[in-house]
Amino acid sequence: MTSAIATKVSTATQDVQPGDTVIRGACPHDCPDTCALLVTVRDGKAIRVAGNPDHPSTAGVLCTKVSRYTERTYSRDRLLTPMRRVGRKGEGRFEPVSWDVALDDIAAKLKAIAARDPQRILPYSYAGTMGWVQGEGMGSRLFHRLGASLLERTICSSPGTTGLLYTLGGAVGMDVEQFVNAKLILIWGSNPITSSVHFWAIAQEAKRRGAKLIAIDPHRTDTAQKCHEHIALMPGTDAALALGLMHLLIAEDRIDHDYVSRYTVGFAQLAERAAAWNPARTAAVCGITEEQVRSLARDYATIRPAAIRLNYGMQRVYGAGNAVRAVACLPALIGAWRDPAGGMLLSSSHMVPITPARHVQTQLLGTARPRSINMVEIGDALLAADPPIEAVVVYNSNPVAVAPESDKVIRGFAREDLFTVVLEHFQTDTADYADYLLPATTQLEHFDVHKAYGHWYVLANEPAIAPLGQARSNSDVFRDLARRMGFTEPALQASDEQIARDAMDWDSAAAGPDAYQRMIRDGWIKMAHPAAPYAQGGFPTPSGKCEFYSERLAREGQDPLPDWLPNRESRHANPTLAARYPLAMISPPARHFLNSSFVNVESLQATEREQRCELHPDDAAARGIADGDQVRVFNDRGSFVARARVSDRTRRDLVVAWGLWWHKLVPGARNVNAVTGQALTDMGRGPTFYDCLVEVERVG
Ligand SMILES: Nc1nc2c(c(=O)[nH]1)N[C@H]1C(S)=C(S)[C@@H](COP(=O)(O)OP(=O)(O)OC[C@H]3O[C@@H](n4cnc5c(=O)[nH]c(N)nc54)[C@H](O)[C@@H]3O)O[C@H]1N2
Ligand SMILES: Nc1nc2c(c(=O)[nH]1)N[C@H]1C(S)=C(S)[C@@H](COP(=O)(O)OP(=O)(O)OC[C@H]3O[C@@H](n4cnc5c(=O)[nH]c(N)nc54)[C@H](O)[C@@H]3O)O[C@H]1N2
Ligand code: SF4
Ligand SMILES: [Mo]
Repeated sequence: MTSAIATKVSTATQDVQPGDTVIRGACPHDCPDTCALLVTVRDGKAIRVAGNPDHPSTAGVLCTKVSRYTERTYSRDRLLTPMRRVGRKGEGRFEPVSWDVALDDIAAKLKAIAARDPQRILPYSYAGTMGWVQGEGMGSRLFHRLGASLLERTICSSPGTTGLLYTLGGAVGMDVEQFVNAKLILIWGSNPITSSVHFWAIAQEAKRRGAKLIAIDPHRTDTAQKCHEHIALMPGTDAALALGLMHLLIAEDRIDHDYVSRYTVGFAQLAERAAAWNPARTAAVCGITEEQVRSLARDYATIRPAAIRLNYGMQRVYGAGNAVRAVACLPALIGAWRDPAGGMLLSSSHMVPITPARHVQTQLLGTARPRSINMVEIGDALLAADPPIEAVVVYNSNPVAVAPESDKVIRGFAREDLFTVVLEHFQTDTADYADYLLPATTQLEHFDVHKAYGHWYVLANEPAIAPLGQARSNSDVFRDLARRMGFTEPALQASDEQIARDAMDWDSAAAGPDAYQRMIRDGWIKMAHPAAPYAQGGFPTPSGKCEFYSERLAREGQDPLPDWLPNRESRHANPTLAARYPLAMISPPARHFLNSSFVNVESLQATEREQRCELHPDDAAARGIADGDQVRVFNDRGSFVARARVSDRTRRDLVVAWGLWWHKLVPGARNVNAVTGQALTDMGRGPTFYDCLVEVERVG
């Protein structure tokens, strides 16, 4: 790689002294980069966590957050003993108890509820760790055996994944390492300087080699500032922009007719749909100029190879699935897939031959068909599900901070008749509501195996140090609970290695010979796909083609073609609401936090300083708000307090408020989710965090 990166590597390896050991790991966090780590251990203590210089996409560099992983691991706030609640719910007062007391009592309480109706038990987990072992491996097995309510794990990627499923056949796409040779890169609904720094390094290298970079984002992010062009469309208008591009590509006959006729389905119908999207209408809906639409279409039609890096920013609105579907049609129209450096990438999850049913052992359900609870709707579910939820077991997630409509989530968790168990590193907002708070190991303390969703590697994580205090890994706790509940199925006592082996098809062609052994020996393996996997079609759809027209959607009674569905909360769909709450709010990640993780790491908290929001100077002036004022952001669901920044980096009619602080760490004890809603997306039943109208006023 470049010399700047090489310098960082040599300083990273410099402080290793004789007697130190260096252990290979993998970053556990919900981030497309899934970095390969090198953990230096001296006298049983991890003294540094660095990026592995030998791993191609990590290239020896970590983000600021995970460079602080030892600070987080050895934080004096780490939970180190099991604890039982002594105060009221939410007060966060606990007394230490032994593991035996805690687990025996939890097992007895869950068994008693299950004897009445196991669906009254709900696991709640997401991506605190993305590992196959400490993620869903053993937890899901236990809850399946119990017949507990199933959790729809939809809070992040399901709308986009579903949009891709109907179009390309799954979460498939380009090899991220190929972007370096692209000559046009659209960075669409993504802020990689914050959320995927290794992709940004690749895009920078492509730029040095002559690529044109265009950001498509309502906010002029750090990334957008460094691109050649920035198109600041209104949130939730991406499908309109994609249809507008199709309109021009078709009208000006910039189509790769050979690719379209061989490898796509439904061009004639798509052309008819796109005909309605002339530049004037597109520009009006997106809140941009006609010239921006024309110029983007011109670039996309003429610059080769053309690559699109989508991320999740564009799919947190009602029309999310359709938006991703519309964008996913573009590369096939111009035959961009022919080139290894052309096509698109949202998530590459399905480039790894995963075997989910074996991983979580769905057969443990037996004949039980429990109800599903959508994790986005946890607020309503805790307050109104019928039959009621009587117990929640939370691991790898902080729902009180991350789920929408906080007031309801908090009221739900505050129910005195709810039995709550939380497995955690720290006393988060959710932990404050626990009846039992159990100390979990961090990535330095347990074994795991990770696939990525932004590259084609599967990585091993070896434990570097012994568990701190009495911390135990998730898999270990769930195995122990299963024993105490009297379950004898071998799948509930599977070793960590066995869980990892169950998670993918290690004997597949994509994995290659002796895949598991090579992964353990070398630290990672790369999936063996052709560099341009869809140059000759071969999409994992029913037709094997890119499906502009989806027969499956038609059969399900849905629109078989992609369309623009306006935000539920917008002047298009709800003018009455827009009159009361005229500003659209988006709440993307803060650079130094990872969702609500790292918020309590002092150095990172100090860098982010305080909960902030940003308005356009005109919108601020109309409300008498000056830069630096304390403001209240509110709607009918609730409100939060933030420090206002006034800047034209935020377009008119928009508020940007960065997440995700812990409620208890900000003035007014409410983060951005105080105002977000529980409504679901068009596809994939996902969240609509960025489909949210608000008003802003000065405080005091
Ligand atoms: N530092 C850091 N990194 C992270 C995370 C974190 O919290 N902090 N979170 C991780 C996780 S869980 C995820 S899912 C990924 C998220 O990764 P990304 O989806 O890349 O998230 P962001 O960096 O917020 O970029 C989203 C961008 O989309 C823009 N946006 C908002 N609404 C729209 C819209 O309607 N259309 C378009 N075109 N753009 C829109 C926002 O302004 C923002 O700049 O990042 C991961 N990486
Ligand atoms: N308003 C708004 N809300 C959002 C978003 C947004 O953009 N705007 N983004 C959404 C997105 S993309 C996502 S992915 C979700 C993320 O939601 P979550 O997956 O809940 O992510 P985190 O907030 O990082 O919480 C993860 C928790 O798991 C814990 N943890 C980590 N490793 C382990 C382990 O090994 N064992 C145990 N027991 N615990 C562990 C961490 O300490 C942390 O508290 O939030 C969503 N919420
Ligand atoms: S959070 Fe992302 S960029 Fe940071 S170390 Fe982990 S995988 Fe790498
Ligand atoms: Mo996410």
